[in-house]
Amino acid sequence: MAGPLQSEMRKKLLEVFSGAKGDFLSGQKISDELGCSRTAIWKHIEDLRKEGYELEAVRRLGYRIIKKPDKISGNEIQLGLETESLGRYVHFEESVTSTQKIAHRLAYEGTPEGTIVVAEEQISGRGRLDRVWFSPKYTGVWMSIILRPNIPPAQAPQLTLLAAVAVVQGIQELTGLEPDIKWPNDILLKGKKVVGILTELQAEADRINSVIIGIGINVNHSEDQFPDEIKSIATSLSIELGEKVNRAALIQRILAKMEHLYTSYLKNGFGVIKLLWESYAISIGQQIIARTLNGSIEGRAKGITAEGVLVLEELDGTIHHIHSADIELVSKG
Ligand code: BT5
Repeated sequence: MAGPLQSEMRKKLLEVFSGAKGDFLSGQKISDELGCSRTAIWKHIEDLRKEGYELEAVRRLGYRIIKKPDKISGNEIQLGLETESLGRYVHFEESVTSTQKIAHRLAYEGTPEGTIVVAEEQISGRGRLDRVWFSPKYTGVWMSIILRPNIPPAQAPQLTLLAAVAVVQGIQELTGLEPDIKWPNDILLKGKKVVGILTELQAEADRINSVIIGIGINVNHSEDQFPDEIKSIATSLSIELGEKVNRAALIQRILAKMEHLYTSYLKNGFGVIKLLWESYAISIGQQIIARTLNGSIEGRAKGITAEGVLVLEELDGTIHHIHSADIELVSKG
């Protein structure tokens, strides 16, 4: 594993290449910019090749990057990141049980707000109520974000909705696709699930220590990469778009949107987020069945409250406030 000095060097090297915009960089120029020997540069270049970068080396001209890997790494995420706090510290691993589990540990150990945990693969990725979240290698974004907002624990569900808005906006900006949100945490494309969000807390009775927002996005899966049990309900960005999507760029967009919304939320409250969320939500105004741990209720989704709670009206006018449920849209006609 690269030590902090090496990874700092690697980051600088990628920055220098990024500044060259595809042109050749001489070994001399690189070693001047980085302040290290040409032998050390050569070693870093070899490491980049091992990470999947394709580099062309031409005598007298130097090096240039021809192709970046279809992989994500801390460097890929941080290079060109426009945020001040979100993603400034990236904990990246190739394979993990669940990014949530690592994020919980880091949060407990006092990692700064904005720390993110990203992995190429999750062996036991999870959804709500310990359901399985299918997270195969090199295809998706499996990420947990650690926040430390000074809000009462009861308001934490608002952050799930905030995250959903950020993900929708990030996807829209990068791909032009227009996803819908299904309360509370599903993001759909043409009715199929493309993103799931899981928000967990470390809190005392009246104080949040940290909120851990897990975001799972199916990005470059082909149809046959989904297991049978979710084939008919799941999709990926590339299936809907017809081309692959750069996952590091997607993470960057989402973090930028999220930081913007989160700053506004801490300053001005949930109002703006609520309006944005409602503008992307499909379930509002529709006939739905809400399956809760205490049974099912059918009615019309009237909207969400200022706290992000779903308001459901039964046929006889009875109003229910739903804090947690799975929602099924009842098709009309
Ligand atoms: C969710 O739960 O949708 C939240 C998923 C959160 C995943 C992220 S990935 C990073 C972080 N680390 C983790 O371990 N988790 C978070 P829920 O609403 O309970 O939906 C779970 C259901 O979605 C499953 O029971 C399946 O039916 C379906 N499902 C599982 N994997 C899927 C996938 N990749 N795409 C679409 N649907 C899936």
